[in-house]
Amino acid sequence: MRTIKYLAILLLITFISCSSEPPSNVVDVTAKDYYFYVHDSIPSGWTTFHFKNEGHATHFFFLTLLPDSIPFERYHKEVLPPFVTAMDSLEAGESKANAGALLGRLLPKWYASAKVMGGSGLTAPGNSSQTTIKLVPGTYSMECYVKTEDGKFHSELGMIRPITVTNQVSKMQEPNNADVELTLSNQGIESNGNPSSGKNKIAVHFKEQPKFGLGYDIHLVRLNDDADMDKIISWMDWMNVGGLRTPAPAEFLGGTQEMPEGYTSYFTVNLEPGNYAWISETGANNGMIKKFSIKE
Ligand SMILES: [Cu+2]
Repeated sequence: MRTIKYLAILLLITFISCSSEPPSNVVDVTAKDYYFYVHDSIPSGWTTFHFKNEGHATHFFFLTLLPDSIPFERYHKEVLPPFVTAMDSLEAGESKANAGALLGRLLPKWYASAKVMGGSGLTAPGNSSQTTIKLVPGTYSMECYVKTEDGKFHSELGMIRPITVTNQVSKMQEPNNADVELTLSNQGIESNGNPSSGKNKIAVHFKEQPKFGLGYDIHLVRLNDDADMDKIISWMDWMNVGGLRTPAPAEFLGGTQEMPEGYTSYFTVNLEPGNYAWISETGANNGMIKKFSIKE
């Protein structure tokens, strides 16, 4: 009798400790044309996102932390239309400076307090990528603004959704022992360590960000023999009419979206022999590119 009682107590303790255990914080995100499949609610702390592109277009996701007082519906209603209007004006022949000024006038004032907190880099159809970032609790918008063949943002077609990061903190630790450290600043991309054939763990340090507009991020692009660098650079800028428009001019293998100054994000890539480049959306036309090769 005593043994049964002892076992019952042991089972109860096991059950309680299991149910209060923080989840591992590996989050699957599947992109299709044009939707994200992901849990509505995830824990906070260090989180690894496994991003799988099952669509026909190149996609990414980035996470914007909304100000406390702004629900997702309001973000969606007040932020997306100004970008569409600015893009329409660029397509109508307006200069980038004027379209940028128009965007500034149309965006709500509170938008300045929204923070982009990372996400997965550009990922070609059929590819997977992953990124590890530290999340604070709050409401985030997950979105992709790559464009269709006719220039519509994927977010306009459904690739924008809320995701709640809860107060429950994961047990995941910050990754360590990166093979390559990339530091982003107004000086460009500083790289320490050499990527090698196989699996590479990359740490990206956001040392400095531009005062206005999009921040520096990192995307990994494979440069085949026919790669046209000028075309790739021009494609990285969403304000170019042909920028970010499907199809992508090269194969993208993931990376990390921008984060505020002082943050670090991590991602893992599997490299075969060939030629590659780290490239940032912002600053690509200003030298924010670093080419490298993986030997046989
Ligand atoms: Cu997309």
